[in-house]
Amino acid sequence: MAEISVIEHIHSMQLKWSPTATGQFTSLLHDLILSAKIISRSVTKAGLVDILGGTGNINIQGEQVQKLDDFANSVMIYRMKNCGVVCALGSEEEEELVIIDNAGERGNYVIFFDPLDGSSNIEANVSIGTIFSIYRVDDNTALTKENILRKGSEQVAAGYFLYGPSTMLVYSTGHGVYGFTLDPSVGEFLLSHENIKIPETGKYYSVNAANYDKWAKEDQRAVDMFTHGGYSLRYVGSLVADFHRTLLYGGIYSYPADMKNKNGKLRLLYEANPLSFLMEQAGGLAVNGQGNRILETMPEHVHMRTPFIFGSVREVEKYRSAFG
Ligand code: AHM
Ligand code: MG
Repeated sequence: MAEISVIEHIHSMQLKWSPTATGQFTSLLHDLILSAKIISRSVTKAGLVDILGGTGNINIQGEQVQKLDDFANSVMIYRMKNCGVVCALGSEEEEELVIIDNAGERGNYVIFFDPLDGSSNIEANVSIGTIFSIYRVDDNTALTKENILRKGSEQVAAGYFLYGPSTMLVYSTGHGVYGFTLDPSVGEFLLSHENIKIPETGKYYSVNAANYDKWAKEDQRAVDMFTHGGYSLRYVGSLVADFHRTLLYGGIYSYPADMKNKNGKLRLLYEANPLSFLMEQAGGLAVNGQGNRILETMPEHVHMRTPFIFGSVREVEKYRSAFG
């Protein structure tokens, strides 16, 4: 069987869908992949080299150890700043948007990322990941907040790297969802999941049930339908892992608003938008607490949060029916 590397795949998609492309996008993906390989290397060694500790620890190279999420953030920022094609970035770990001007040369891409999603699980060796969302801006667009913060429907690509039993990349450029698995023996991501489609229905539902008493009546009613409807509960507490399972097996995930997190907990730009883009591309649905498309939300600020419900068409419609 011919093995297709991710860069080969990106090239063939570009030839098919954007034959006049300049190569900037491929270059961006290349640097993203390199960042993820570096992060993956550290995640894999986490228990061995004491990278789990806070700053002040010394690793086996005799260097100061950063916490893994700080490390992932600095790897991503360094590579995105230096790849030459990104003009602005937003990170879950950074207070403000970062505008990048490489000696007057301006790239055409804006990227938002969650450098290490699910980081509360690191010490337990549970799957975690890096989520990214990419937009294009033309040369003449001023890099103001208003021009940079756009609806998720305008993303040109989105995806995630999953650091689990194997390291995977799942991405879409708006022409289907493709999954690649890192083969450590050749150091490449190879195509393993072609044109992923979420099953129309699935038997799992995924919620933090401990928040039940803090949810609105509508969300309680919706979740009751699954609890008492023959479904099984699965909840990792690492969004990227919960998303990946839902994408492959079907079913539903919900993180609604609650009394503590009045606008939900998950972030629109780093988590909900890129995952909604993938979910819709895979034939599923992704909606907010009103049952409206996440991808139609106009971001109010860079760290905006949103209730987030996604999954198979049948289960999301069922959830929505509880909204009346
Ligand atoms: P983070 O780890 O990037 O801060 O993301 C937040 C995490 C998600 O990965 C996960 O789905 C969610 O928080 C779990 O929240 P809770 O512990 O409230 O169930
Ligand atoms: Mg996160």
